[in-house]
Amino acid sequence: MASTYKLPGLPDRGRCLVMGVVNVTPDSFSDGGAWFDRNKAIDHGLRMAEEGADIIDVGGESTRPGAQRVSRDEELRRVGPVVRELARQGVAVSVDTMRAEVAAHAVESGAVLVNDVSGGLADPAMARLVAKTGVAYVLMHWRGHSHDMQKRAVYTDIVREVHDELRDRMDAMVAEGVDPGQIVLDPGLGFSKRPQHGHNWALLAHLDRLDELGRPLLIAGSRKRFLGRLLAGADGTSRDSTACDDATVALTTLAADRGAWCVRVHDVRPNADAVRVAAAWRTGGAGLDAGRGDLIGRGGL
Ligand code: PMM
Repeated sequence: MASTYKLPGLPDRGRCLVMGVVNVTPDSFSDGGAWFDRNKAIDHGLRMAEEGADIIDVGGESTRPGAQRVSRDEELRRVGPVVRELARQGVAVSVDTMRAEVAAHAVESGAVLVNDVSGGLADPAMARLVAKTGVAYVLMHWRGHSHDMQKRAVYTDIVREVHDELRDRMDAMVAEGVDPGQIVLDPGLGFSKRPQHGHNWALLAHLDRLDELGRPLLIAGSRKRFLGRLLAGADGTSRDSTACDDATVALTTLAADRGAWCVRVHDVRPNADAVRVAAAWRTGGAGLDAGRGDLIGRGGL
């Protein structure tokens, strides 16, 4: 699998990129409420960039299983100032939104990536916005809104079905004018995927099938329930999400080794280390810039 792709506005560092998460929400699954305050969210984004994040993903709507939607105005109020300030300070910002209007506002404020967990299904205006702006776009596998998404986690062959549904969504976006070169694909770990059925692991074990779609892959397993389930205690109680950071680093290392384009994580520093180790191992150290762990000559935009 190829980990290096050139996407508009995004760096190519010759290794798996690291996306740090800022959830400007009171109730996200993994870091609920910690960065709801705007100034704290900005500081957190800047700190993650210093720790080695290549992209900072700013979201204002929780997608935890069972979550209800927030209004467009509230979402804009949450993410707008954080996106603007991080972009102003030179950070490559991604906006995690299903709404074309929020994405448009973020792109105008300097965001270089639209991360749409609905893969364009939640808002019919999204494809046109992505086509018009030419912005890079994460198209995630999605079967419905969080309030009832787990009911839709019914598969006979999950790898084939996720592959085919991603391909169909990509075709639909391209039919609306999106350039395939703008698109990043994401299997949507945890979204209509059941930890107890091994859905997430089946997808991770077959990333090569998704790679056949010919687009970069984003892997976002950080602190998710399937890790907590894997690491359940002797009494069967799942491990708490924030105690899954070591497992997340293991996931990052393997994803980077398998050629993932980017990993989306909450605890940046150890994951930034892991992608550098994976790149050094893969290349046998050839062409590595010892100062940053990036391939020489690939550092910029
Ligand atoms: N997961 C969450 C939020 N945004 N974006 C992408 N592209 N892929 C994901 O799997 C994804 C996402 C939910 O996780 P969080 O509440 O821990 O941020």
